[in-house]
Amino acid sequence: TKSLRETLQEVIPAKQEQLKKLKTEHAQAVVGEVENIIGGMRGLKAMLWDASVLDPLEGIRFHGLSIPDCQKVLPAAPGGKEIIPESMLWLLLTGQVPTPEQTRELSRELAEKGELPKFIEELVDSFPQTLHPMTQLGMAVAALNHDSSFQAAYEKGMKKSEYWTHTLEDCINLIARLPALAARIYRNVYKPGNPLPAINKDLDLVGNYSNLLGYGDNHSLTEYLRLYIALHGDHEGGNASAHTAHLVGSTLSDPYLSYSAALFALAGPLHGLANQEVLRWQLAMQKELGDNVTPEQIKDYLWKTLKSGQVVPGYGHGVLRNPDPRFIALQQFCDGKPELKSSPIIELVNKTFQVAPDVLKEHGKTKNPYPNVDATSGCVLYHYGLTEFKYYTVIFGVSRGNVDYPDVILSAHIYFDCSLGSFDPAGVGTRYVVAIDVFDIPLNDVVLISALGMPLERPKSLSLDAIEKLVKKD
Ligand code: FAM
Repeated sequence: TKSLRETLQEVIPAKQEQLKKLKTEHAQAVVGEVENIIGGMRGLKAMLWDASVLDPLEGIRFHGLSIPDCQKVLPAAPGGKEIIPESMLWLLLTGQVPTPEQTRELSRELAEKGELPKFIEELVDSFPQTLHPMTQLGMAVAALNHDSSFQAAYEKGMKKSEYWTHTLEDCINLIARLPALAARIYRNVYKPGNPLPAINKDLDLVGNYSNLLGYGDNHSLTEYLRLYIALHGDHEGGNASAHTAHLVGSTLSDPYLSYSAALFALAGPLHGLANQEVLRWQLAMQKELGDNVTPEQIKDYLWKTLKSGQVVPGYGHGVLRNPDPRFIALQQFCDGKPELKSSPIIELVNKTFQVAPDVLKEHGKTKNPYPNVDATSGCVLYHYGLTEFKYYTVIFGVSRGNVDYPDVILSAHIYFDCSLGSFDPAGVGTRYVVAIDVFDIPLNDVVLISALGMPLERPKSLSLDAIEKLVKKD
């Protein structure tokens, strides 16, 4: 069976060829219009992202596979049924479904590389217990770049053709170390003094993570974490954390630094912190309304939240316009387990889902009145007894490293980026083209370029006055 590296070595030339063709044949193609410079860049097509596409109605597809497709074809852990991040990682990087043996081999490689360097253990142990777990994770991941293969090779003057192999090595080492790192943070903050077991070389990544967190005996939770982490890994390139890694990676900052930056984007309440916020909000609702709440009571509670000027956490999305299929997959996981289905907090999530879309529609602001994945993800963890909700975004963060981050870096270093091109103020909005012609790298060098690099991401910004001038011209 072929290893991940061997598979990538086969896949990359085809991607290079595809890119070369695109660049030579469609250098001037207009791919869209900039409609809304001051609207958070919604809908702006400005990045190359090969691994997944997010359809507003259907939700995410990973290399063309929907979540139910992935659940059918991607290998699970031995003794488990759920997708594991290793098989999702393989799919995202290569576009191919790995065999169970290939998945197992990758799990083994990750377990073998999973121990933390001593200085990282000491660094994490020196953090105050009160420092937010996400801050701890981001800081420690950045410090892991001490051992970056990419950085060391760059300093020695590596060829561009070698970028991706060093990038991949860093990504694998980083992913491998995430369970030990994230579990150490958990132990230090919430269970100080508890021993941390050694990494078990026969376990998959999340099997080890669950074990290190102290939940290894809970097969149901471990399976939930596998599904959760696999599903959260990639959600197109424009979301704040993925985009941050893409941007930082485009400067050839090494994978550790880029992923660390992404984690700090994920730490915001409108992004990854939302699952913590949802739980806080649902618990406050439970406390105020007690058990056996009626739809009417939930409706009133939702209005109270909205009228106080807050958002309803777990609802709305920058792209989606339907219930998030990741939310549905997690709900289905719960439906299949009687103890979860009858759990008070999961019941409350379900009851809220019955009422909230209509309330949000009536409120009339959000473009998407439906739940996103965070509407349930943290509440399920709470049911399982993992109640430390400030830690939830760390789990989300682990998933982002496991899956989409390597894609960010690989796409950053192997392929190219459709950077924002020349502005054409004559259009109704501002038109932009795939800026292949503005690459400062000669096209005859294209194999080298596409194998190796993309330009530094550097879109154009405009001042308020400049925007006014531009718009008034129209
Ligand atoms: N509750 C109340 N108002 C909402 C809302 C919600 N759940 N979602 C959006 N709105 C408001 C929004 O604040 C904005 O109001 P203003 O015009 O006063 O600024 C208006 O509706 C239009 O917003 P939009 O275009 O529908 O949404 P955006 O694309 O600007 O923002 C979200 C998308 C996700 C940031 C937004 O829906 C939100 O704040 N949701 C609650 C927080 C949340 O669940 N975040 C997690 C997102 C998740 F997918 C993730 O990243 N993990």
